[in-house]
Amino acid sequence: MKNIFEAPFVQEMMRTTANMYRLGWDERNGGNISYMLDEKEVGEYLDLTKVIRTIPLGFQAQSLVGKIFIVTGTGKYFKNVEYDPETNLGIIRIAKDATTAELLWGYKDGGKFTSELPAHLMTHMTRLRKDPDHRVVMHCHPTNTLAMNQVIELDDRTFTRALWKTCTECIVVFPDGIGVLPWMVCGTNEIGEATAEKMEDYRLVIWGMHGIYGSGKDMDETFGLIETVEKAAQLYLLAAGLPRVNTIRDEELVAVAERFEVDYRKDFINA
Ligand code: 2HA
Ligand code: ZN
Repeated sequence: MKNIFEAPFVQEMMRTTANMYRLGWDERNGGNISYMLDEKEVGEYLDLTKVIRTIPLGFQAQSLVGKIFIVTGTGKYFKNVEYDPETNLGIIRIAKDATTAELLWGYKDGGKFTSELPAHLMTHMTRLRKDPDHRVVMHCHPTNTLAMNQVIELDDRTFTRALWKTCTECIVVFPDGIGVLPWMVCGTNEIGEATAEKMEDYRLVIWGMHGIYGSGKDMDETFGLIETVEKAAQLYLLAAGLPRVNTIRDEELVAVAERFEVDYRKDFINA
């Protein structure tokens, strides 16, 4: 067996959580990541017949039966993951009953997965239907994106357009736009279902006055989506309240989207 601490997927979780912590997106126990792994690859590091313990999911994850995920732990701090991955992360497999997680590694102190697992797994189910290469769901509390929540209508079209117009690359990076949920109680199946429903149309979803969800085919893509939104939100806030002289016009949004051949939300463009 190879050393699990050297596994690329464990290393990637360590690097990413540390990076996000230092960007100020994951104060205290804020944020969570889940990453669907390849069974064959995990099998090089762990005996897949050995289940440490089982943990109830609290919902049905039928289409994910047998799938393996590395997931940040509940109550755990992103800043600590790189120093003690085996306590702060866990590797789980969705059991045959679709309502139980089998712990294969981690949560060494008796802990369990993030309280936001419903939103993560429901998002994985939705995104995998849209894109078989989908792998990563990431949640965090980026500062400028959250500040922007306080000064703009919480609506998909309004929020997307405001971001698109801050800098030229936005419509190229997230041509599908950004979904926005109203304020809701977090950690519930209800917010999980609402998130997954938005993920039918978007790879990015704002939780009003709470944070953001990103999904993608790998850690870089998912991180890059959130990073681009956060940069755009910072630009939006830096210019907010100042006299407006320039903006990116709608025909310019269309021109850049067409130049990069991205499938953008046509209904988010003003005719
Ligand atoms: O896990 O961010 O939404 C901590 C959170 C809850
Ligand atoms: Zn959160």
